[in-house]
Amino acid sequence: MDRDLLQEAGRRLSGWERTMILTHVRPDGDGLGAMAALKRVIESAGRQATAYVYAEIPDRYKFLGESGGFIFWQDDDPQKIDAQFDGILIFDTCSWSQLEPVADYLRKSSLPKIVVDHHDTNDDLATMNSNALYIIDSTAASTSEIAYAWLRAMNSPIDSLTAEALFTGIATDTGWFRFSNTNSRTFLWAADLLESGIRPDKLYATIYSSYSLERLRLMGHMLSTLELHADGALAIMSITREMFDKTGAKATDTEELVNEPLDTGPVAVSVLLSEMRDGRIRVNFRSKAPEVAGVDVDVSQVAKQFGGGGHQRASATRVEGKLDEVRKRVTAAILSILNAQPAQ
Ligand SMILES: [Mn+2]
Repeated sequence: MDRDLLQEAGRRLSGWERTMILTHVRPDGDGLGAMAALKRVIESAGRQATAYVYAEIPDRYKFLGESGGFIFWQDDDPQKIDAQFDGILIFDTCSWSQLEPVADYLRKSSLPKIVVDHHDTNDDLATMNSNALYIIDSTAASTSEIAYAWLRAMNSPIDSLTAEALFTGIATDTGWFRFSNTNSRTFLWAADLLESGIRPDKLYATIYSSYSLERLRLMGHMLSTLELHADGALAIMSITREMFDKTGAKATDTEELVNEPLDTGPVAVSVLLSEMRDGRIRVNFRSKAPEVAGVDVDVSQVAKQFGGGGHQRASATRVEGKLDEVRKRVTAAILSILNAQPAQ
């Protein structure tokens, strides 16, 4: 990673007395971990930091907010908001569609910004204005990995709570070190963070073995909608509003459900459609690496066809339309990719 860039970003950040910290909608362990870590580092240095979320975060990540917490975003006159801060840190996204609740404000804000991200997909947020600095590295498995490199370049002390937050980001974005984005740097830096005395087994239990009963019931309903296509290469599932109502599950309970079919050998691509409260359909895509699956479906390209984005192996979008109709269109798009693959 470019040390000069990291140090320049560090100089800018240390000049901000009051820092606003943001991440994408539906924040995950990586976005929340990076926010919690930087908030702690900034506050330990005697300056102010406010980390925003736009809605309730998943229960399993609430521990990240315990020391200081995440604040709910409240929209206001952009000038009024600007007056309360000196700069804005944006983590784990480089795309306006991922920042919907704050996009209007950000477009009007004249505050300097530092954007830290590892996604392939970016739009003109990446060229937002001249007083923004971009630390983008799509070879990084997580934003928290970049944040760790940044803290090292700034010579910031990393205490155990900061280490725990960064480890959470690194471990969750790599599926606990098993996804194809995991590399030697991921392990090296995770090992560094463990030196601070954090317990990965406890973190794992907190994050992954703490799902609600409502989620389990929702999963039952979801699996009843499972359809397999192309000899099982494509698994597609849906969650309707009615299923949420019946089970009492929340939107946050759907996190990771799309991965369920991928534990089955022949499944190369998994798709989950869920009806959102506002009537749109959220579509989550996952695919296995070609070396594992024997076929290569770049789901960031599929999501892009439907107005979304993400990574080759994990992506998402939100689409207007009826569930069944969107499901048909998505199925057709993926089948056309699978059918175009050379026979193995
Ligand atoms: Mn991430």
